[in-house]
Amino acid sequence: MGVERSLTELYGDDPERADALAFGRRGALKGAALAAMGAALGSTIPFAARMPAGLLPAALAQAGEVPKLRMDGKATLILLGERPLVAETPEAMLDDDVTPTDKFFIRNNGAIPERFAGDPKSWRLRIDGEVNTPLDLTLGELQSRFEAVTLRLQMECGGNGRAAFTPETRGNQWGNGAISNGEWTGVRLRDVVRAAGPKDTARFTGHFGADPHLSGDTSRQAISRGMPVAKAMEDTTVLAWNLNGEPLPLVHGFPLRLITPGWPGSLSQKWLNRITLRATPHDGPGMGGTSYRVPVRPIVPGSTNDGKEFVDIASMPVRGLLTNLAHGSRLPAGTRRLDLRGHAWAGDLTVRAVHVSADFGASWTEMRVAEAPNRHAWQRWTGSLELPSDGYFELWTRATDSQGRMQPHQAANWNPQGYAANAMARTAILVG
Ligand SMILES: Nc1nc2c(c(=O)[nH]1)N[C@H]1C(S)=C(S)[C@@H](COP(=O)(O)O)O[C@H]1N2
Ligand SMILES: [Mo]
Repeated sequence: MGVERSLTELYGDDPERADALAFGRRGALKGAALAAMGAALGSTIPFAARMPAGLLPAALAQAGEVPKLRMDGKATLILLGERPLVAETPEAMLDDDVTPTDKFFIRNNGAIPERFAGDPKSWRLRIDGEVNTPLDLTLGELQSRFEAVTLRLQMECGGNGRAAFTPETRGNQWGNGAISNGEWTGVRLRDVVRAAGPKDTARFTGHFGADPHLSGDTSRQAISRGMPVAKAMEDTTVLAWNLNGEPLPLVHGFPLRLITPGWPGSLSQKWLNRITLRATPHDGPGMGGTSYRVPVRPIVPGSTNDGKEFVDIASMPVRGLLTNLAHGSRLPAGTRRLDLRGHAWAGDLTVRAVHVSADFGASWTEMRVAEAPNRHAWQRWTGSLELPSDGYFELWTRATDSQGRMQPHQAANWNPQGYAANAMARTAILVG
């Protein structure tokens, strides 16, 4: 019991030392260390011989209480920050094909604005900059002048998966749950930009929202990002007023937001009131330097960098999640077959394959991957896996995109603000 507690605690406090203790210098988990690890996990580890040296068991990686969100209209998400309000969806809450509104993750950079008191149809959106006819449209005009579309679209924070970076980076320590796949109703940004008559010089967008900066300084934007006009003109980039058939909740951008699926969530401006077209990349908060930018050539993890040679993140990398078994689940003794399912997505690309391993990556079983109902919706995967015995297992889920890129074992391409980490998901389970 003493050994059990100390190893568990040590993994919480100092995972590197715990690994050194458990695995020793040779890196093999044997004898007393294996027994101690098993005791810490509360089970034997049938595939211990295949455990990579120095591997921190997923079951021990998360030590301590996880703070919970308590908010009307929202499920008990994982609370990552109160000011600004940030909350993550546990992976096992992402099992629905269409993410229910209460299970949507929340990411704010500033304060949540007061709810627009007027008739939502009188909310105004300006389209200006490099256009021949600047537009000042009410939401009602948007709804009556342009064709409405309803699409399932994945929206993922640029920092999703950040907690997997070593060394730890700045920013919210997201697991893999800063992702949603809602059913959005709105109009295509493309149609509205065309109505404004873009000039040849209109090459980039800049987005503005009504949320106050945390400092209270009304001249500052909480976040204001932009993208190349080609992404703005895609037919899945929408100005949305409904989520899952209802007006947007305040926290998700009521009454109007942009949805830019497949690219960092920060391009999906909430409380949207202005889009400007520009000849040069936008320069609002969240642009330039190391913000939403990643190295072209890998840099030394933990080093400082001004980001001058980084590039803006465009399409997000491939990721898959197992959603029908929660991390830490205990299954009845004798369970030998697992029916598994989850979702996978790959930014602007599609997902070609999903594999699951129960033996620390020594062997992989291919799952079935369904097609998306529309472009930029996530894809459902299903399959099953056999287990040899009771014990502690980790189910590793690994997706591969349509260009053959596969999720790495460890978060790759370390960058100072911790973007685009897509290490494969690890779900710890105990059988018996
Ligand atoms: N106006 C405004 N829009 C915003 C943000 C914000 O802070 N203010 N956060 C962005 C980021 S970083 C993300 S990941 C998504 C999150 O959207 P959600 O809170 O509806 O899940 O909104 C984006 N749009
Ligand atoms: Mo984000």
